[in-house]
Amino acid sequence: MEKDLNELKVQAEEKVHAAGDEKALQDAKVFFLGKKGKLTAILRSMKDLSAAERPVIGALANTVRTDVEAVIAAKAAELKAKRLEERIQSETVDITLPARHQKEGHIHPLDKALREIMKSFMRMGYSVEEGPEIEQDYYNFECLNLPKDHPARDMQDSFYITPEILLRTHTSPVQARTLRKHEPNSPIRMIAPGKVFRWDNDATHSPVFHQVEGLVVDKGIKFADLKGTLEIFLKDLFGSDTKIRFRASYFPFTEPSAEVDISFAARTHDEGGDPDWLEILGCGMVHPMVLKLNGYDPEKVSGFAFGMGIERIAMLLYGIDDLRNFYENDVRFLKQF
Ligand code: 2NL
Repeated sequence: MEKDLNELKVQAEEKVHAAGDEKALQDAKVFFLGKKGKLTAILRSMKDLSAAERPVIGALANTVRTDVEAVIAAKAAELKAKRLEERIQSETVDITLPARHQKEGHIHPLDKALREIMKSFMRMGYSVEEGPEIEQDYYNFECLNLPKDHPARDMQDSFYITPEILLRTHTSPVQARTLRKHEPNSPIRMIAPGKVFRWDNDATHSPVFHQVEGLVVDKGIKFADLKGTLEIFLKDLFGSDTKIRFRASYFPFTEPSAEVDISFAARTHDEGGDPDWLEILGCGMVHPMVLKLNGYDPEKVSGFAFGMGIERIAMLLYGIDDLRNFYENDVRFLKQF
């Protein structure tokens, strides 16, 4: 029996060494050490041994089992290392390759300018309101003191969908809607940014462009409040050394009305007009009729309003000279912002 055990050990070790993969190793383990394996068979015949032989053979059997198990464990570790090495070889990474460039998104210059505008007004406690781009004639014109026969309503200037529905030509209808949402005569301090649409398309006009309008209504609002507010805003936007000038003007929804020009300390001269001044926005005291048409009492409250084109502001802020740059989505242009 001692011979049987020693032979088993030699055979098992040979088989284990010869195993080329984990499956072959597992088969060898079952064959020699399994419940129905060779070692178990030998141990079964121990009952025929004498009492003196039994502990000697038993001890040898245990040693053989331990030795074979150790050889199997060593082989398993070897196979595992081999498999890992094969993977490393087959899945090599060329660390000398240049990294793949991650393309970066950018804020569109119009949105960047709008964010600057909103930041200034939000700092002064204004809310930002939105409304529909497809608007009723009533909100776009009628309730802003622009009756049906008014020249500013010329059909050529607007995209009508039906005689009563059009693409809004300014964001003023958002202000009218906001007035109507509020308790009559309650204070309002809002801006309305968004897309607007006009029947116009050339080097300096796009049929779709962007506006921000603002509205403040409360008891005792004066022209001085308008002037101070716009001064803070324009200095926020263009720098504290910006000079501001008001020129009398006309809008059907404000009275009196004015246009505001700015002047930078160091500015290059632009096309025609007074080289030192640039028109930047329109404004005025809300026409009593507009307050009335939207549920407010002009005897109790007053207000100011203003409007500006975002394209024009973005062109000035970022030195862009052609309006079409905004709409072509040329990445070489957009990635500069
Ligand atoms: C401009 C001038 C302006 C307004 C817009 C307005 C709105 C309401 C009442 C009164 Cl609800 N006024 N908006 C007032 C004056 C000027 O815009 O040049 N925009 C590009």
